[in-house]
Amino acid sequence: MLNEQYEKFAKLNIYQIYPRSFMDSNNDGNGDLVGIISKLDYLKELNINAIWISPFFSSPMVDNGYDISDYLDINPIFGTFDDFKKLIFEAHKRGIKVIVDLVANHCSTKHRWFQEAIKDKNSKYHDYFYFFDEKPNDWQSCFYGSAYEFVPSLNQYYLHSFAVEQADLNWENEEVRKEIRDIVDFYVENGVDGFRCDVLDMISKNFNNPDGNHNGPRLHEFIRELFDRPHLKNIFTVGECWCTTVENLVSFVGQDRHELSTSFQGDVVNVGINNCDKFIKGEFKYSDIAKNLDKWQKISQNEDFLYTLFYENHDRLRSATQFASADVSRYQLVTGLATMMYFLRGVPFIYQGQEIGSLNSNFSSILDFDDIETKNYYKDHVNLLDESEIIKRLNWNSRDNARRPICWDDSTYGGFSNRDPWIKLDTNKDLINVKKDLLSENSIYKYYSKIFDLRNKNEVFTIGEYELVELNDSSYIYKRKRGNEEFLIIISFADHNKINTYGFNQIVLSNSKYKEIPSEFKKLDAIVLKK
Ligand code: TEU
Repeated sequence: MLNEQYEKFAKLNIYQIYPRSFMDSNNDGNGDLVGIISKLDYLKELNINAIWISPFFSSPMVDNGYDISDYLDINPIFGTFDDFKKLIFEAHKRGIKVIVDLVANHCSTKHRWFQEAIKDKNSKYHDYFYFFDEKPNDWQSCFYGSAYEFVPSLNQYYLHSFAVEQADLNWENEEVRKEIRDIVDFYVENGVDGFRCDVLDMISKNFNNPDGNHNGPRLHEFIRELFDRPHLKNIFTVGECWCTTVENLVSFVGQDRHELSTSFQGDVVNVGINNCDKFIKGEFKYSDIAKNLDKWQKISQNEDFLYTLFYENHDRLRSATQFASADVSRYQLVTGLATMMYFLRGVPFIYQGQEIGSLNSNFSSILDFDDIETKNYYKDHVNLLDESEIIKRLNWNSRDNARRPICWDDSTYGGFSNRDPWIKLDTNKDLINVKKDLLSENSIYKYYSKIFDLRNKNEVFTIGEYELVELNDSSYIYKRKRGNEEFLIIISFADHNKINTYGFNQIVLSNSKYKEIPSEFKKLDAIVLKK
């Protein structure tokens, strides 16, 4: 049984905002907090009830805000602290909770702490980071190259798990942990409802682990020290821990652990991604997605924890590209996948642009990309591969695919700004934009809005029981049950599919606009039925 607190978390419908690319209110080419405020009604119409905003704090933007130089201040391109307070107020007024990103594994090398640390080995801030006279191991940065950078003035190396400009913080130091607790408390005092915790599984290091710095020996102790404090009882926390095993995930999110409300898990989103090189397209079947969903439904139900339901975030390609098939329309694909996932048990997340079925863009030059990981991949491969092959790979899985400004309409700047934005607009602007979806009766946006409305109105979808009915290469059928209420959810993976509907006869939602249950289902037809 989920406890009362977890039941509340299960009722969140979370929409992720990448603020630089959401809405530009002052026409400087960058999205901002006032831009977000202007779109809260749009989000309310979508029936979401929480937003997670990627970092908008002071930052030199080497990794687009995941390199923070002052945790307690707002990056001027995003606005002011007053704008932030206003955003909280306006969101709460509409019943929308606000979740911010806590990037605590590392900070920008422009942060005062790091600047002091490299000035003087005897400064207390030197011990805020991991400095070494010799490299302790061969760890590689997640953005390619060594994870250690030499500082000539100190004659020492420091650890950076990501960009050279993102120095890992030394959580063994009690003062560092106190600083992070103070940051959390500061935002809670200012009205924040939750935290998405960036690479939280990296904060405790084991330098003897040749595979890198995940799940170090003091990890759970550190998380509890941070979040298991009485005044944070109602605060929602989602870890970016990418747990792969059941034991690992449960160790963070078990209700009796007092660590995290939930944590991301990558099995679903990694379907169709080559696991040696993410920039190479892999193979998949729709039933592979369903199998992963079903597996984690059963586990999270047995172990009483909340699973995260998501297809996209700011680090990924667009799911309408990732899971496209030549014989399925974009509408059918996106609504079919959405029905499959978002009636399940767990906390749903959708990423900006997903609600209109955004696709990857198609560019022809490295100059059209901005992301540091993408540019480093290009540098590493430019002498090994044909230019066209590299660009093909970037168009497939550069993080920039998720970071192009939202196209609110099909005007020159997509209604995002009135000038060229910080990164090139999505090349699909004329085909896929918000205005078009809002005007159409049967758009992807309207379909998502119905899904979240159903979740909001029926506890059976949020805290009801999950039961698998059928799962094979041609269909996935499951039930959600609570008391006398039962719903049957069907997703067909094949054409001319004769499906048993088990006596459920009323259509609650159908992505094929069926008025009656058809005798044969088409590929990616999705239908929600009750008796
Ligand atoms: O991402 C961490 C993470 O898991 C990355 O290694 C991810 O796999 C990456 O995007 C490679 O494709 C988080 C943030 O979500 C990301 O935007 C940041 O760049 C990163 O941490 C560093 O803060």
